[in-house]
Amino acid sequence: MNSKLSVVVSNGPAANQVTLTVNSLLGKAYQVHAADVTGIHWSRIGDPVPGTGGQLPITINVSAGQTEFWVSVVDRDQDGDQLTDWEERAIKGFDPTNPDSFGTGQPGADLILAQDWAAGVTNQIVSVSTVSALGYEKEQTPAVIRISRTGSSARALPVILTYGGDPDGTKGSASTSDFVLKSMGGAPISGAVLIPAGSSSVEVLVAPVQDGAVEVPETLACGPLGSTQRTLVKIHDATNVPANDKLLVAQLAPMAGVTSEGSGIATIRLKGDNASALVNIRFYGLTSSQATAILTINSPLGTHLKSLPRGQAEDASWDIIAGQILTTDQAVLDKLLDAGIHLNIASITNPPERSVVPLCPSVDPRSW
Ligand SMILES: [Ca+2]
Ligand SMILES: [Ca+2]
Ligand SMILES: [Ca+2]
Repeated sequence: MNSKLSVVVSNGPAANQVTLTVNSLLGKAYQVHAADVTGIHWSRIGDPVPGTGGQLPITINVSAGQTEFWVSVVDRDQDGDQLTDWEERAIKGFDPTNPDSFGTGQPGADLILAQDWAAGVTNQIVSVSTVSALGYEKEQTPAVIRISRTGSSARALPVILTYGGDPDGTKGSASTSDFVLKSMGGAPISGAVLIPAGSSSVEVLVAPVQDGAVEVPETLACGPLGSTQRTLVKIHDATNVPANDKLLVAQLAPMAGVTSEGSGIATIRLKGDNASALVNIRFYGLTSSQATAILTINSPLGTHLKSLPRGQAEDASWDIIAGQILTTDQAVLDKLLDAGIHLNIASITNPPERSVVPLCPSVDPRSW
């Protein structure tokens, strides 16, 4: 946000009027002053005008000879709790129209809470830990984090959390649109989390938002604003139960122009969390020994993504992780579901006979 004040002055709209347009901020107010004809004596014109967060035109009536104006920025305290509107907007969870934003019932609540919050940040008394790390969109299972403080718990303490993604850029990261913070009772928390008076900690839910996207697990790093301490939770599409598997199938056949009697079938069962898959391969009829079984990218002879065990594979494990030109886990998942991952089985013949095919999503995930 650019908070540098700029004022553009124009004549009108009426003959005896001047309009001063300021780049206003929410929570601030703008007071116009004008000099008299001597240019020495200044006076306020009208009341301060509340900022809108955008260009704010203020029109004033001017007397003959008045040519000098200036605009000052004024703080307001609508609810009289001694915190300015600007401060209350800056500290998440505080309400500039309510002197007891968190409903604590304590006299002077907002001022004390804001002072305690600031002191808490300075003294680093708040930390965050994970109670339950795994959240699931489909099942609407929340992750759970605990926010703890040291020192006195005589008064309630607001805590503002800040969020980031996975420290490893190849992994999926959650953003603030992927979850809603909720109280243990299920009420959404839009601003600060309150550690209640008499408690040294509070637990809150990280409730996944079901976005319909097919995604690898997304990490959310969460910690108190003003601290580098973080705890990690993960948001998954769905749990790893058989009903959430996705089946991908390949009918193995000789590559065009290759002489081979080889044939077979390969399946990949992608688990509900999209983090791993089980590979099964049955093939027959190679005229010489098998040399390799390779998952390739984009085409049968494309970049090697992963070597699989030779022979008939039964539930061989494949972790969906970045490799080669697919630099994120999500890119591997997207490529797999876009039929862009191929299975290449080659024999030791020179040139090798190959059975190759893309792995295509099955129409009926339970048909296997
Ligand atoms: Ca206030
Ligand atoms: Ca307030
Ligand atoms: Ca998602």
